[in-house]
Amino acid sequence: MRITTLAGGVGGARFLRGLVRHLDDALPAEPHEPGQDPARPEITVIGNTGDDITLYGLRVCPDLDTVMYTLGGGIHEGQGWGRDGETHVVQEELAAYGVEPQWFGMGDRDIATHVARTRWLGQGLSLSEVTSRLGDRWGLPRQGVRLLPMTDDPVETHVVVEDQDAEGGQRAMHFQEWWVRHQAALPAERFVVAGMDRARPAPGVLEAIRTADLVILPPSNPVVSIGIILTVPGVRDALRGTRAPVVGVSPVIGGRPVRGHADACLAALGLPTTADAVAGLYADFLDGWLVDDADEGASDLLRRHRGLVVEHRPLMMSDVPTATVIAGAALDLGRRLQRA
Ligand code: FO1
Repeated sequence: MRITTLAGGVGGARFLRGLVRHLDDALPAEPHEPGQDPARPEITVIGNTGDDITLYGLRVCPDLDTVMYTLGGGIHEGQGWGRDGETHVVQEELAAYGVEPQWFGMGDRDIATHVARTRWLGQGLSLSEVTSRLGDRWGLPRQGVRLLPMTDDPVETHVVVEDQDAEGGQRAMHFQEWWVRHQAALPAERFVVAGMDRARPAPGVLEAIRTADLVILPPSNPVVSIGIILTVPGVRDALRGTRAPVVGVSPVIGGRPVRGHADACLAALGLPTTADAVAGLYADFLDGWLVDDADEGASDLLRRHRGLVVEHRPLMMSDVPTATVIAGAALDLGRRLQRA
């Protein structure tokens, strides 16, 4: 079985860890060579790279790293991003030299990832190749996971905000500056992805969607994570055209984002923070939609007009066991839709 997922950072990573755990629990107990288990489904993760940023000359890919560290057991559980057991000597030393920015926290262990990535990119490897090398260290292939950046081309999400002092009354800043430095508190007018006009999907991305048995959208930010992946040329069409059922897990519970600032992002599109509004963003390709019990009764419109199958259950991913159960429910819904 081939499962393809689109993923952003923390929510996507925690869901994926639950998915891997669920599949592990379902496997027969006989020993097998790593990566050789025919019963283990292949999971392809298409990661958002719109959040990527170059700082201190280093290429940082927050969403890819969050998925990689979470699956590899190296994530800082409390933050949901960055490394566990982290120290901050390098950034303290940079601060002593007055090197900016200081608003983006990068620990020493995390910096090693960015140094390795930047070095390999500089040697001519593509971001896909680099991501695969980094993922090997974290045991992704052993878990049946192939992590692909959505594109190998450098792209960056920028946020347009109102600024009366700027020409035209608006200015754009990097997504991370808006998200981390300003905590998404400056009302966003719109999001633009610099470089997307020249971007192509990374090798394997469209094929993974077209040939999947099941496509899952984890509870990632629908605007700046999954929404950005959907703007990669060909991705949306591939989702519309795939024979696989597409199942989504709502990132909104009872009118609040599960985490992060999804409400500020939806507001920029003029949308309320509801599971229904998120499903509307995927309406042209979504077949199944898992919402929280608190949102039961929502999505009636989509259910009636598009035949979308909506099911409800507790969706708060408080820990690995709950994420495992939620991932199992998404898989189960997908399997039922396959048969239907
Ligand atoms: N998030 C923060 O809120 N503050 C930070 O200083 C910060 C640093 C950081 C460094 C590396 C990394 O991989 C992620 C980091 N994040 C930080 C998370 C990141 O900004 C976002 O959560 C995502 O880009 C949105 O998915």
